[in-house]
Amino acid sequence: MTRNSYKNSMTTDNQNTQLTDGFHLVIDALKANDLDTIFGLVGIPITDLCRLAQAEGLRFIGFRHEQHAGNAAAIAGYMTQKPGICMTVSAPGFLNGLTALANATVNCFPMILISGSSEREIVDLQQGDYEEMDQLNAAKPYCKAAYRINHIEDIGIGFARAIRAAVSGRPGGVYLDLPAQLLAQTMPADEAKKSIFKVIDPVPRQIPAADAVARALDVLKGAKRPLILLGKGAAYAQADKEIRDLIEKSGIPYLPMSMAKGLLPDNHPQSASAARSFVLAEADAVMLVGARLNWLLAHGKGKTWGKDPKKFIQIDIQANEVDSNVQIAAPLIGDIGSCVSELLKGISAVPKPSAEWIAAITDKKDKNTAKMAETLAKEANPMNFHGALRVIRDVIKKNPDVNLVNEGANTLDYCRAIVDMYKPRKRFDSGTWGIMGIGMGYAIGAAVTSGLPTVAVEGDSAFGFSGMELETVCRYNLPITTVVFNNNGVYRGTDVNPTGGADVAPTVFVKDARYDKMIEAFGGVGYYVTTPAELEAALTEAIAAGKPALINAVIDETAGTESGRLTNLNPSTAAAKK
Ligand code: ADP
Ligand code: TZD
Repeated sequence: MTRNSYKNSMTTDNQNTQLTDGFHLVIDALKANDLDTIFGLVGIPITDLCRLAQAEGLRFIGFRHEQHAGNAAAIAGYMTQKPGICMTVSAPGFLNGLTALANATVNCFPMILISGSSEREIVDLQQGDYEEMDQLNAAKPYCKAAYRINHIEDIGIGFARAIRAAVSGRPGGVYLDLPAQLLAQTMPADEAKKSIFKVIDPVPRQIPAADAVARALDVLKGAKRPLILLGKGAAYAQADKEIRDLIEKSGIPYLPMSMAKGLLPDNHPQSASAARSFVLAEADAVMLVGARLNWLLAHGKGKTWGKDPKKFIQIDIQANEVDSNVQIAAPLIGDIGSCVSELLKGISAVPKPSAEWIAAITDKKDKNTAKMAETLAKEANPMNFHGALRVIRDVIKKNPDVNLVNEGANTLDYCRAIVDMYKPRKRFDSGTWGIMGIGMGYAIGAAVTSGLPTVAVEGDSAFGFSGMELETVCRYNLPITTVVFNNNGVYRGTDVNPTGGADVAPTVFVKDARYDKMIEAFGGVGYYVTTPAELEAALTEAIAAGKPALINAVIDETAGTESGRLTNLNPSTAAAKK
């Protein structure tokens, strides 16, 4: 039988054969692969598909904007190693989801953006269809792979390709285009059943070569001041025990990147976080585990990395990541679990780091920790970032299972530095792009995926990007507490319009906005707090209640600095400022 000839043959040859359709097969393909949750937003042509998903026992979480549905899917993918699923309508819905797909790809999170699309014949001739857009080609530059399924009998294979592309090798975002007509196509149910299957071994182990392992061990053997740098790839890999063993058996100090915090508890004695600048500058051999030498690590060169040349070992699944910025002495290509397991076999032959190196780090850590403790102990009035984060740190310590979402500028930088994490894959933040707008999407994705209390610590500007999803949080009665650090603007609230005109300065918001009232509109609990003690009480109560809550934490509007720690990335010129 030729492609897509089923429909005709069914009506002529055999009126009684049981038919199924594209709607059902899409859901069957998801179910066959244990993909049980869809984050999405309904409309033509996917409304019935979403209804059917729910009727068939999948969870459908409906959002107010597709970007946040996409972000929820992305973080679900990061937490589970299964592609998070986002479903949208065509053209604008697709484009709204595309930001999240691109962000997932940049961060190496596996997700599949599934969008309905309009009539191919009309789109391709640009004849002006409803929501006309060549979505497949629009998606291609921004994701790892993009596919369109044109024929009902290809749904099983199409999903298999999308799933495998999302999770194998370096994980990333996949676009899957489902033309409206595909959903309505029919075929015999018994034939259809055979076309749907569970992908076998979607995340195959990738074992590193023995000579590459030996080379990496040799670099460690020759090192006097070794350092291990854990990135979010290491957290993603779910090789928690192997990584902990490697660190503890080798005795090598380590630094977690922000989303790798908690892979080992932040109060682990070998954590060098409190001496970050010192160890980056002074180490002579650095082993990168699932971390790229991008802007977040000053591209592996310059002042951050000190005067003397370093030897890098890089563990990554993506071979062409190696040498991206500086020469890597020992590339170790494979999945992190396998690479670390192989290293462990030879680790006893690696001498322990010198007592001098450890003592120098301890000394630096003690000094920096004491300085930070002094800053945190100050009772500033009005409340500043440090006062607020001191109590958030304490509450998270008492509730180590809480998922922590974090975005903003100062809010991000200070929270990352002050709030310790104790368990892996609990911290979700602005990530590789330093993007604003992940807040509510990540919080919803994390809460739905884990069923655990989730706290989103948000700058007031950052919160604004996804604030309407508070309704989603309330609709699904999710255990999410959003803490808005309200300092009246982007970075801070004090800028003035130099012309004296009626418009406020570009960074300034409405003063004393009552974000707590927003959640009350949807039936959630709002708190208005102005002191650390009030914040601590509200956060403790909200986490224990496990219900939607928003804490409007009023922060000194003079406290923030421009762009947080990234002030130096703002372009400046030699010409005099106006
Ligand atoms: P961070 O921002 O925390 O420094 P990055 O996102 O820059 O981390 O780096 C993550 C790296 O981890 C990517 O280069 C990616 O290819 C790699 N990676 C992701 N998953 C795995 C895995 N299972 N095994 C090996 N490498 C992985
Ligand atoms: N738009 C997007 C999508 N991402 C961005 N990173 C920005 C704009 C620029 N930007 C930052 O880099 S941080 C930030 C913006 C708008 C907000 C900072 O203000 P905040 O946090 O209120 O969220 P703080 O703690 O007051 O600094």
